[in-house]
Amino acid sequence: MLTIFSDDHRHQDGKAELCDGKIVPCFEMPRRARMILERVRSQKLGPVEPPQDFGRAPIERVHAPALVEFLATAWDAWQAAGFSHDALPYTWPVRRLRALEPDAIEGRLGYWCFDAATPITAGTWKAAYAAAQVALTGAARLSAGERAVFALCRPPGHHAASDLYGGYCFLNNAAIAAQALRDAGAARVAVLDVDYHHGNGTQEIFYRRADVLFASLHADPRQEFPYFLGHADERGEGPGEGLNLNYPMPQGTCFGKWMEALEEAYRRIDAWRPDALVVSLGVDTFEGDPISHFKLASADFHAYGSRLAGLRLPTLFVMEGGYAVEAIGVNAVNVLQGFEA
Ligand code: SP5
Ligand code: ZN
Repeated sequence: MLTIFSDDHRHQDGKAELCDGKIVPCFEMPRRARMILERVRSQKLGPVEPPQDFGRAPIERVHAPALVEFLATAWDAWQAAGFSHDALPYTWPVRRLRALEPDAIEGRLGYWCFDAATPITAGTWKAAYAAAQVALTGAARLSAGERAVFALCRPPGHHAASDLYGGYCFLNNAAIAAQALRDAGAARVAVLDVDYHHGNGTQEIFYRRADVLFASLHADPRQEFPYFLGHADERGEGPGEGLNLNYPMPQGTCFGKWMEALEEAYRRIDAWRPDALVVSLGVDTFEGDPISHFKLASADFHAYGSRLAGLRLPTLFVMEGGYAVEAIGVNAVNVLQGFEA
């Protein structure tokens, strides 16, 4: 399988996030991508190629230009305000406050970002932009006839909505790629999100759309981040009604139960007859993940990867979460090798 990778991911190297009331080192770190790339190479998965540059236009097909501009300039504004450490918000326009963008960068962070765990640093824009180009290059290669491509994106993307970032995500790489596949001629694109966390950003972007189906297997938002989206009764709206499929599961879920949900999502995707599949590939469902609570073993990733090949669709794998850094390469590449087996 072809892998697309940009070394520019290393420019997103945040120091700290707010977690359970404490400032802790970022779980989402450059070493994650290095470990995956190392495994791609040692397993001889296939060629590794750099991204092409498609510019900002395909990003703005799914994101508000004002969010994109904020991400591109936030660090400069933060510096101009006299700060040199990571930029995190600490207050938000939640209910009964007014969602009007203020002038001060400290407030603008809360306007655009929904958590206190997604630091903007000097290199954030460079890294997030590169990750989007990695996804776009993967989509282009798929449109050109490739059977499957691995977009080794970092930072991840599925929590980023049209006009909000958060959850370690700035630009929604999978959504940008799905839209690019549509724009290159695929009439229907399915996005299957297997990250431990609900893909709230991808859901929001395609919620009212008849041309993109979104299916997500994740920890129940009653118990887990992102807490405020991902329930089973969110089924899409208007032209998108019935094309948003959420499979929330309790903490502690084992592979057997998880696979039952995957089979259900598989049947729905198969019956819808899409032209292409985008897999938001988070491997934080691993039993050893430090911030997650599903119980998949490394071999299980190979098993479900192999099942996904049964859909017989051109498939773009887009890397999302996974924080057990020592195992992240094995788990991610197991899915890809299972797919090719
Ligand atoms: C892309 C992705 O996987 N983003 C995940 C963002 C999760 N951020 C919140 C993590 C909160 C962890 N709290 C539990 C820590 C263990 N006590
Ligand atoms: Zn996740």
